[in-house]
Amino acid sequence: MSYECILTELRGSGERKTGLITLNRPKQLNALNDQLMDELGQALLAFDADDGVGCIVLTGSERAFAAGADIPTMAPHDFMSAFKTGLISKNWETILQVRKPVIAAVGGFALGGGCELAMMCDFIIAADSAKFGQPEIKLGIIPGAGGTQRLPRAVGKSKAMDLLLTARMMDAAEAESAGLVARVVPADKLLDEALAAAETINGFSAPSVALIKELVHQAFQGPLSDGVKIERRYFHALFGTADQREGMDAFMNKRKPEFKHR
Ligand code: CO8
Repeated sequence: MSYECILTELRGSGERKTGLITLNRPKQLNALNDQLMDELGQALLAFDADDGVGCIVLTGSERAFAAGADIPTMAPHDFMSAFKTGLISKNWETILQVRKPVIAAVGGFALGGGCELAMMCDFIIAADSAKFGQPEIKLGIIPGAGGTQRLPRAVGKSKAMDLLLTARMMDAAEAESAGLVARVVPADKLLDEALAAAETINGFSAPSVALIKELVHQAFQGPLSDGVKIERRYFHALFGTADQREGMDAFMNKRKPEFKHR
């Protein structure tokens, strides 16, 4: 498959590989237009369907993960055309269909839709150069891809209100202490660190990985009691797999496990 606004490749040395997707509109700081979002959706679904892929890493350039939705594309719309066409929304949530872990490796700007896209990934590893923000208010609009909902869940109400209402940017250290990002690494190590995390995950049993992802997402959607109940069912179900026997036998015999459920 050839793309114009993203680059895709397989990385890793193990039996299961990492699907690496790089946003690639450098002159526009990876502003997210329709074509890019279409291509991103296709690439994500293709890696998700590939049994040889365990994890996906999504990254941008050193200067920008993505500086938001493409402003010149949005500018001409009025309410009726935005409402009737569903303005740029049709391909923005494909990422939520992906069952494999998606790690965002964020360097530089992650603003507006760029921050929202990073928040739709399963976790964020940030370069020390990263800057996060929801500056839509400066354009006379508001976030449209979950920013007002996911940001407060990630950083709490007060900081989310501050960021959304003042449009200020948050640096990587602040984003880590607020809980938006999982870890901060030197900018020149960003991709290596994200790929290493992916490689670690690729080595584990695929059912465990997929169920953990599903259950953590459940934690943000339903009541605690439902989540705990589903977790218990899946926990029991994994005792029907060869990987459970292999993992526990390996522990007891002080050897490395060889998981078979890929
Ligand atoms: N869209 C299009 N082009 C952009 C964007 C953008 N979001 N951001 C930057 N660019 C372009 C600039 O126009 C410029 O192009 P050119 O060289 O042709 O003039 C180039 O990238 C470099 O940008 P700057 O010269 O401005 O670089 P600076 O280092 O001075 O500033 C900033 C970098 C701070 C990132 C600045 O470019 C900026 O503020 N960009 C806009 C950020 C922004 O407002 N983002 C939010 C956009 S709205 C949004 O994302 C809503 C999402 C809704 C999703 C709904 C889905 C359903």
